[in-house]
Amino acid sequence: MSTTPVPAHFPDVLRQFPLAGRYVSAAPYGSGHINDTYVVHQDEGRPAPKRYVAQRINHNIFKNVPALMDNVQRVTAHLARKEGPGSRALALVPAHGSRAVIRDEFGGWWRFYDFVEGAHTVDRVTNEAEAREAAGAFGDFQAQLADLPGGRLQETIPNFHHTRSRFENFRRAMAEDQAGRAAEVQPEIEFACSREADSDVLLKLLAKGEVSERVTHNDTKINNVMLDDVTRRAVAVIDLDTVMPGLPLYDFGEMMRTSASSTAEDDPDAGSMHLVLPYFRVLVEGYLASAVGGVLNATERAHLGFAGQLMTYENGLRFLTDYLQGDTYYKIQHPRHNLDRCRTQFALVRSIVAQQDALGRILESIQP
Ligand code: ADP
Ligand code: GN1
Ligand code: MG
Repeated sequence: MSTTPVPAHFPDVLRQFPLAGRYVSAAPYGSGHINDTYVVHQDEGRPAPKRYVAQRINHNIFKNVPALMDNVQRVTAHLARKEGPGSRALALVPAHGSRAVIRDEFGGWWRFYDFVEGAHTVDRVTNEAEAREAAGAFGDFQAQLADLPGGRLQETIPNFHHTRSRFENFRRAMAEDQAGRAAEVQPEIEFACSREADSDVLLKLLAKGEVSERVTHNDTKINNVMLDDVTRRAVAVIDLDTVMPGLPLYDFGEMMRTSASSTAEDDPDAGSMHLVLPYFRVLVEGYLASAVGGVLNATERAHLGFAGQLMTYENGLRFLTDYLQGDTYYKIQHPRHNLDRCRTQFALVRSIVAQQDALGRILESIQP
């Protein structure tokens, strides 16, 4: 659960947005690790209140909020145009004066979205249908953005999936040992170093032109896709802050990390974490059956399993780095939260490596 309470000055923020009805309440919402997300209830005189999502954007992480919001505006407008009337795609609610985002008196950046009603997110996949829906939704999302007008999107976090840079950040954090925790995490440090070479694999393929850059989501966690409460079909891809140039393999990899895993990212018992092969199979089937399936080349298809391994490793490195730096990036609920997260990720990497042959057989058996 999001834990940041509704700030006392929230009414001042609210006043800047032309919301329907009268304010009833606001409460922390969702389980994102980055932004402060709140659900806002407005009484419109109807039996059910009208809801909005308010977000205070984490500007320690997103350094250039206007550039980020420019991306988000372009992407949401494009999705709305593509989907036409009745679209349930994520839609911004502009502030007075048609501003996409406002700044509060403390320097906080706020935006509002329409609440995607009749839908929900899950933090973990519990059946194959959910995994298939997520894969199809993220694949279709990427295909929808292939003809985004207006030039290259801005990089909201430079080198976001540049795994080599992530490794170098980790190495620096380990050397600096700001929080005095390096001694306690020697096994994790050793594991991270043992797989350093993985960091360069996709970057080398990109440099050789064997895989290509496209507009990708880059944070395809299962809880960034909304599923219809009744049909269970995917209705909207959310969390658009990292939509920018990237590799489709990053999107597949992030999806595999969170949708083909046996337990929660922060399970304190890393021993419960392994790759769930049947979920991997439906993720591949769903991704290749989506509108992006025909676009992937043979090298990209062959690296789908590795992409999951790499994104899991990268997230493990990032959690370990944050732990070593004293928990400055991700929201945490307890002091060992980032370490628990790192351990599950490294356990998942081990499991993916151990099942490499089975992954290869699955990939060969699924035709594009
Ligand atoms: P973070 O970057 O912190 O992960 P998200 O944008 O993913 O923030 O929002 C956190 C959670 O809030 C999501 O996982 C989802 O459950 C919920 N959420 C976000 N936007 C909406 C929306 N427009 N309608 C309904 N729920 C939403
Ligand atoms: C963050 O915002 P959220 O919770 O969907 C992070 C992702 C990580 C993920 C790990 C902007 O995602 O990159 O993979 O946590 N987002 C950012 O759970 O850093
Ligand atoms: Mg999110």
